[in-house]
Amino acid sequence: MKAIVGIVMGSKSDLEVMKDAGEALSEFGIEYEMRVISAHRTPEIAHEYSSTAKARGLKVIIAAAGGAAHLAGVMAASTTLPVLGVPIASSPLGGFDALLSTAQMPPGVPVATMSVGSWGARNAGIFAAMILATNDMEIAGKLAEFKLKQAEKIVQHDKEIQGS
Ligand code: RP5
Repeated sequence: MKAIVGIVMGSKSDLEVMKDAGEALSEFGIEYEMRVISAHRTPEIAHEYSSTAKARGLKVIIAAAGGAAHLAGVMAASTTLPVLGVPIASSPLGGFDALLSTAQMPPGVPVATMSVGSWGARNAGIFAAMILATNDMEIAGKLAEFKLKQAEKIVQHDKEIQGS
């Protein structure tokens, strides 16, 4: 099946974290592709990827980078697809730099910025599913089931703590 979500990351060193985005998408049966593309090191490829993404059938782009993280913003610059940014904690500043670089986009070029690191990677996968679910009943059903199971787990833990 054809990928409908593109996961791009600035370096192969981001892959360990970004696997979590792919796993989340797989849980909802969503096909995705993964690429290493750098806003700074391969800017032409970044532009090419983003500007052709919609025509190639992608519906959401997840972009992850660390440090002075411009990848999500560069993706958003050349597409009308929703771009979800995942700041990676790869620099001595622990991801705070990437968080601000990804989140603080100027008006007109939004990037939906997730949490730093693996939390954000997983949430990006789930958020992409939520976007796709607005037009896909099957994904919507899987999301509803996911939310229910998550709630049941908390209720169960609450009971365990209370010793009942
Ligand atoms: C960013 O610089 C990448 O997204 C990565 O998080 C960080 C370090 O990259 P490498 O030097 O490991 O390739 O562009």
